[in-house]
Amino acid sequence: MRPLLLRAGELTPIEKAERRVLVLANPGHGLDKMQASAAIYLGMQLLLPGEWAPSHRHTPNAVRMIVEGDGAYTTVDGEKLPMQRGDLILTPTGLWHEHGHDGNAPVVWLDVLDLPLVHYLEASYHVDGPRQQVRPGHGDAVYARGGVLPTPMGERSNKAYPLLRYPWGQARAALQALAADQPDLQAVQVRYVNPETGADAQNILGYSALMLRPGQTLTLPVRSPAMVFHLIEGAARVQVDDQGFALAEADTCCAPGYTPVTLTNRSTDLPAFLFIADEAPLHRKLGVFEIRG
Ligand code: 1HN
Repeated sequence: MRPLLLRAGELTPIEKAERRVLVLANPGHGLDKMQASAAIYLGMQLLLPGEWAPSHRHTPNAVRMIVEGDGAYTTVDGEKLPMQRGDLILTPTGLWHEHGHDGNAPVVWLDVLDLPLVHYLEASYHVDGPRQQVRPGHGDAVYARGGVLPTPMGERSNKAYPLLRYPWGQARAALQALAADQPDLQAVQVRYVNPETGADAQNILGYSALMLRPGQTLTLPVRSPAMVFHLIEGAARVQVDDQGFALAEADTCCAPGYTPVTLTNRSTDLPAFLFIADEAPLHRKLGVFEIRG
């Protein structure tokens, strides 16, 4: 996809596009539907040095998983969030967001939205706005330590989304600590949560990071939600029923619900790190979540 995305960068000025994205559309749903699964939209977005993608807000929730590049940032609800490889950045429903780039090489990220569901509900709308005022303060600084929360004057945060940026260094360190602490643990996985409530970071789609130990093969329980796998680091194989995908860094693949999935680390020396998005929060809320075996 990378050469196609860079070609899109040559062909389409950002002023024309607002967001420059190649959509990872599932042909099984019809390419024009722009969906990866029933509830998941996926796209690869490119921002070139000096470009600015103007402020807007919309009802679908978005997250960005940063794939490559340095010097870009996204401002969400007045918080300026640096974008570095492997970071997960939330753009929850209704919050203003815009992207800028002060670096000198292309920046690419994976957008994951619950757009297909919100569109189906006839609840998807979009509002343009002026450039945001950046406010001081960083959620990823004050929520950087598990087990303790910022509590000025004994009050909890009144924000629905207190943490917007999950730096990759911290998630990676958490996975390595978990793997070292529990040598027999098969699924070395951490979930991205709202640190004030412990609930999933967003209401509709769920996000997690998973580490495969060198040479490890991990068979996932068969579950009802569809899943997206994006390889942050290493080399992996994703076996979905009878189809296998060899993932290199920055590759993405999907699995439908109710389907057996086996993950393999293709390296016997180094760990592999995957970002996973799924529809589990939605299935749980609707009472249709299933797990088999
Ligand atoms: C959107 O607002 C962004 O803000 C990216 O970067 C992709 C796809 C559909 C609807 C809104 C962005 C989007 C989007």
